[in-house]
Amino acid sequence: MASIAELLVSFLIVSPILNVLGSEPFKRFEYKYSFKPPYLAQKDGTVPFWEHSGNAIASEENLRITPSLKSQKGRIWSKMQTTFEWWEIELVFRVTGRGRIGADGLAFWFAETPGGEGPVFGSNDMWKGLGVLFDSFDNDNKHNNPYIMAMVNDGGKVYDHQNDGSTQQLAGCLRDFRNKPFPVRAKMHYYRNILTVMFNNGMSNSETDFELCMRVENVYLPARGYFGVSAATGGLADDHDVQKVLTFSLHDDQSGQITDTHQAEQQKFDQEFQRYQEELDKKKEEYIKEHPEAQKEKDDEDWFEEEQIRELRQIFQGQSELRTLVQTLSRKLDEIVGRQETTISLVNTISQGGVPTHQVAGQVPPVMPQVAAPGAGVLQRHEVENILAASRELVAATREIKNLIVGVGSKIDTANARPGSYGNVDITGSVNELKDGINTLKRDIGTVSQRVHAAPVAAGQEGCPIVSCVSTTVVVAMGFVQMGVILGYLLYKSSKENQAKKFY
Ligand SMILES: [Ca+2]
Ligand SMILES: [Ca+2]
Repeated sequence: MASIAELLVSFLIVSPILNVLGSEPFKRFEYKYSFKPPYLAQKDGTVPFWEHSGNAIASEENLRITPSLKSQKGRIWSKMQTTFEWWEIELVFRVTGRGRIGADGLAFWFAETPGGEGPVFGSNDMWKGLGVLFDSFDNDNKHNNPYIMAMVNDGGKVYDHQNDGSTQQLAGCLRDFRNKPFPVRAKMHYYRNILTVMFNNGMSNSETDFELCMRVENVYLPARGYFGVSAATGGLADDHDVQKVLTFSLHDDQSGQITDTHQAEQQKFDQEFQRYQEELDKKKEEYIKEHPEAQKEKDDEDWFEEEQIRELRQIFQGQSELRTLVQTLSRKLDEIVGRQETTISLVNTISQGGVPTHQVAGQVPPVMPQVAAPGAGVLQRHEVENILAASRELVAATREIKNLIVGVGSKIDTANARPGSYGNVDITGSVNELKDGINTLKRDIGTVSQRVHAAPVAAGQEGCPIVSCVSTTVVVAMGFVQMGVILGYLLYKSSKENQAKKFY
């Protein structure tokens, strides 16, 4: 019964469609000649208003006319004879098989009498009426299958299987209907003796996405008949599943009586629906008043959402995730750019003669050649040590000389302080000479000292063999000798004068 309710709802939804072209008919959904999921089949496996036989199996979701097993035949026929002359039927089905090619095919029928088991796609031959055949297998080997063709039989023709009915067809079109992502749709439109077959090849799930397969004029079918769908497998086998058969009766726009009746019915159902809706809302409010704790349960209704809202939400979530990903990528890109710039500036510094990173660690090497580089005039380490030692000796000797001079100075002062001394002028002159000598000596020492200190720096260029050409020791020794002679002379002269004074 549920399926009947479903069909009733569909009946209410489908309203007459008035095309802008005046010649287009009014459509009315005919639930007694239709079936569709959910609740396609009832619990006992029957399809309301239809009767299936052979290998056909009906479930809630579809009608499997043949399973993909060898030599299967199945069919389904409407129980009631049509009550309308013109009609449109939409057939939604799938033909699926594991093989690259399948067999045999599926057929839609409109015949004067319901068909039985037979050789034409699971149904009997020599039918009286229309067959639209979806022929999977290429019997005549012309590489023109899967193929869709229409054939009208007056009850006297035997279907020419060997040639795929090519000589008997009204018209046809080459369309692949096997193994498509979505169910394929065929719309057979018969109005005023014009048969049109539209086809959707199952690459989209749109209900309006049809293309023309054929249009044939002057087609004369029985005024009343039955609709049927059948299928068969052979050596090769496909699943032949019908999901929907939607039948509309087509009416001239003059048939106002039908339209009026239909509108009156719809109005009546609308009012009834409105009344039920108000009642339901009232009951809901009362229930919430009586069960405040049920408010939470009411919130649970959020668990359910409309299909469109869910789709929008999923799109939004997907885009949010994409945005987050793009932001993360952008941040990482910035980091990479920053590092790259740092690297480029370093490279530039190096290429412009800056301190290369590998030389920073080796800052010592530029100094080393001045000390240790082997060259003709460069001082060796032991030579520098010698110079330093000599320098120290020189300083020590200078101190001794200074002490001596201080001693001599004090003696001279003592001598000058004695009365009757007449040799003051000479002594002063001698002392002046001595001072000059000492100054000269100091200058010499200073020069030597400068050379000694300058040697390590300027050694490389001058190649001055300080050690070899200046003998500090000799200079010092000469100084001593000179001073010794002068002092000796002064002492001798002083003692002579004292002796001479005693004789006076
Ligand atoms: Ca064939
Ligand atoms: Ca063929």
